[in-house]
Amino acid sequence: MSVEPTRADRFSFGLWTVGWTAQDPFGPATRPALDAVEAVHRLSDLGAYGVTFHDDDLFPFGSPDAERAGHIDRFKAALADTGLVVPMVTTNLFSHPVFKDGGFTSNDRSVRRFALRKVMRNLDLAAELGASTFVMWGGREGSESDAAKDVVAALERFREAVDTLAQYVVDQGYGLRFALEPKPNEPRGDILLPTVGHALAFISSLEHADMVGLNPEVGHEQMAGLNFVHGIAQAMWHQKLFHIDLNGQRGVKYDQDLVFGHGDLLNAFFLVDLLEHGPIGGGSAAVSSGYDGPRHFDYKPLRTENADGVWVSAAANMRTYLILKERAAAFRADPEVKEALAAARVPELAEPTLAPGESYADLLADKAAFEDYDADAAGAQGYNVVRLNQLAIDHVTGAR
Ligand code: ASC
Ligand code: MN
Ligand code: MN
Ligand code: MN
Repeated sequence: MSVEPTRADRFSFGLWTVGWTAQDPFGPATRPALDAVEAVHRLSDLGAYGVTFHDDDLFPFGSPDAERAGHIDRFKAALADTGLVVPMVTTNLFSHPVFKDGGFTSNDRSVRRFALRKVMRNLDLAAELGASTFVMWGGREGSESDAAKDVVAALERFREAVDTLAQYVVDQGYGLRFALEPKPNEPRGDILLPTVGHALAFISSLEHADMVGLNPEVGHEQMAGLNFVHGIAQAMWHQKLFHIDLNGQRGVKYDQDLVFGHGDLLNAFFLVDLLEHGPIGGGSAAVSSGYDGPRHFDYKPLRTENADGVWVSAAANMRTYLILKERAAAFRADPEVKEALAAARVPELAEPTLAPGESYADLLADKAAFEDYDADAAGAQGYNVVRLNQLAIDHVTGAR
């Protein structure tokens, strides 16, 4: 298997990733601005198939219509030149000071109305560019003080916003679905819909719940100390994995946005395995196959890197993914792994606990299940997990 990216791998990047000039709270930019047209050409040359953007990445906030149109036209020409597509678009409701208390959930109603209008305008552009997914990351939807935000009212307003935007998409006949992106904190002290689980519960309350899924980001779950593979598996089980943001994070700290695999490598390996091959034990019928959407990188080139280093880091994301994909295929094909999976009883979990047609009354009548069950013997058995995990490490490190 080749680790040279091709269009068929469906790798995509946000303009804001390779275009990050590396200003942080402690210092100014260390790199010059990157033109969107150059970004499109460089990404295409590296083997990506898609590019994504926030409205403000493509044309400065508040651009007059003619200037906005000029930026869009140049971008479209670059897409036509390279054949790159725009699978996803998103809207910036977090940079301008108007959004400092939130977009959809600002305490100021006029800000909320402005935020909806800004998104609607960008939904039009997303549809025009042929995107199928519209991501909403609510970076400023949150608070630092529990006195200053009525969280119940904020969730009502969040729901009102998503319902209104979904209705707009339906009425316009756009082929767009929404993907909410959870994050626990940063830039707000606490952000609403902080994890995959919170967002899934929120989606179930929506009027157009079928049109709304998730865009989980590796580092955002890991910032909360959570297992990203578990979060993705649950999103898949709910059929809500509409999009994904791949990057790296080393533990519970600020949002590092490292290159994919440059954080928790073993979790990245099992993530690629899940995306490419589906659940390891076979899963349930509802989630028998993997994920077929874009492999989207939302990372930040390190502040230490210069312009050349940006492209080295972009290539590194794709290379890491393809190496892990190759390693995961080898892991799955290894007869010893198959044997170790069986010894760990992993496939057995896909078997329903009740037999076909069996009722709880039948279970109550089954003495072998309880009265005659040897719990001590079952409690004494080993599940052979370490051997299996070591086989994974052997494959990840190339020792097998
Ligand atoms: C997004 C997205 C994020 C944020 C962040 C902005 O659209 O997916 O995680 O914006 O990258 O810097
Ligand atoms: Mn991030
Ligand atoms: Mn993201
Ligand atoms: Mn991000």
